[in-house]
Amino acid sequence: MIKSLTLFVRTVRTPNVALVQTRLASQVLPQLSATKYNVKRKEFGSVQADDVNFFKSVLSEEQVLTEESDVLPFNIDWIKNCRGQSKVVLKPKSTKQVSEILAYCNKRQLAVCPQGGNTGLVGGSVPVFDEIVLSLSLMNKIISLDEISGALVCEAGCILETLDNYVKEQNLIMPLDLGAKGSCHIGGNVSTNAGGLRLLRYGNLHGSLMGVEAVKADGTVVDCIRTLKKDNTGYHLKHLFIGSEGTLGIVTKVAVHCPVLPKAVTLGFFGVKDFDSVLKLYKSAKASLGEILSAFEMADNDSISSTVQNLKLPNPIADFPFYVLVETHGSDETHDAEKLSRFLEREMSSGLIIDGTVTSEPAKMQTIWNLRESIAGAGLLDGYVYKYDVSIPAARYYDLVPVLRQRMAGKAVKVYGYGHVGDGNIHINVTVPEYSKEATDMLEPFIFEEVSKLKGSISAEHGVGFRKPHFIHYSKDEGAISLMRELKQLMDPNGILNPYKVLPDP
Ligand code: FAD
Ligand code: 2HG
Ligand code: ZN
Repeated sequence: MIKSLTLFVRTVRTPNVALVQTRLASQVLPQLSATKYNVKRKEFGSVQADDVNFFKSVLSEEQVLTEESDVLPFNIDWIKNCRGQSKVVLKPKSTKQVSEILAYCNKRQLAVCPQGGNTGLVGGSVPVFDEIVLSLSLMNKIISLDEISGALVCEAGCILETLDNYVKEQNLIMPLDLGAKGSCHIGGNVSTNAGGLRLLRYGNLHGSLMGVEAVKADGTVVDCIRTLKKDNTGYHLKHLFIGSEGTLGIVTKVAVHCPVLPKAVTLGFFGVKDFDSVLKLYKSAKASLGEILSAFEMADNDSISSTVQNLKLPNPIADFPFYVLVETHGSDETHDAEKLSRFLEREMSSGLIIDGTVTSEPAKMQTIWNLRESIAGAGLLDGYVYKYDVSIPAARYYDLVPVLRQRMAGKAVKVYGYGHVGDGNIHINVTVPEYSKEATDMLEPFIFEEVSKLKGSISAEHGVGFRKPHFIHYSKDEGAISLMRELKQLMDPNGILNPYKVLPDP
């Protein structure tokens, strides 16, 4: 019988991102990325007093940070792995200011690292050397919302959760949702082509982004802000900025299509006996729930037990080898509940679902989502966490977790797998007491070789950033990499935009 939920402590969806950060703040600073990964500085100019004066003439005094303690947080990434050496953070408030800054930096050959909410997981959002940090945080205005078409136009620095709350008032939702929603920017989401928890239902940003405004390295503003579903006038330039991680231009505004807020939402959290059952359950959920299925996530026992232990979160169901989270978004409560009940009845009697809980109460749903979303941060409390974000054909989805467990026996605190089953995207986290070159060498490139053998992608949704350019060839062939280089050369001939990221050194 499905048990009802009794244990509910937390009701907010994103508190643990902050909680983990607070706990980690007391730890020692991460090693400088340049030393840790043995990187040579490229021949860019370095910021002089005259440059700072110029920036202060374009921006106001408080939009230019040069105090070491003010700049430090912009130099360190979310997982406390990378640390840059920037001396200046610029916080423009308009596209015109971004354009003036870039035109100047391009002329002076000063390198720039664009930064949104700094929640990226591949080191792309922080400088490596003394690149100027261009923070979009003050470009956070909502420009318009068309209640009929669902087209939202806003500046790039708007926080995803703020946008979601705003569009909710018009019975709409943002087409993407992720654990970092309380901090990440929509511009950062677009620049990483963030996937998240409901991609299965609402697709990725290549589908929902209607238009974009971006500034090229030389300061040219490319205005492709349109709120049209159909616009086949020449090349579809917006796609160049989606997922290019700040290497081709700075995203300054976006137009996003927001789907209708579902009237009926239900969440199931189930325990299953093995990974084979997870896959069978997914197939069954697709067949039974059809168009109302909005998320199908899985987590193994170690993912959930580490999160429960490290962050003191409640697990509303008992201990199981694997957990599955099934969400429905629909418009008719009775119709959706009937579908879900039929699915549950069938799969409980088939034995695929051992036990679990189903709820439509917002607070209870938040508690379950909070447990799932907190897995990303929980491992940081073990010491150091290696994060792999790969996509693998469904049948082999979980194969690498036991392989890595065996390989890292005695070295890792934990090796666990969780993620977006519906998208074939698994997150494998390997936690160790502290970063070491020895552990890194045992994991890399081994894991990427294995993913490549399985015809998977070495970065399913987090991007390439600073940590993966030298592994990109496991997922892209030489022809594709050289076309990427040509595009980079065309759009940023001096290479000032987010150097050391995405593209490997020739
Ligand atoms: P940042 O981290 O600041 O930057 C990311 C990259 O984009 C950098 O290369 C940066 O230079 C560039 N960039 C940022 N803003 C701009 C801009 N305006 N113009 C040009 N370039 C820019 N990702 C997923 O895909 N799915 C998930 O489910 C998911 N869950 C997460 C959960 C947690 C708890 C955390 C910490 C991260 C998660 N992420 C996830 C990763 C991350 O949140 C996303 O990549 C997010 O889209 C980054 O947005 P941001 O504003 O923080 O960007
Ligand atoms: C998630 O799905 C995120 O929770 C983060 O993409 C994954 O930290 C990770 O490994
Ligand atoms: Zn994810």
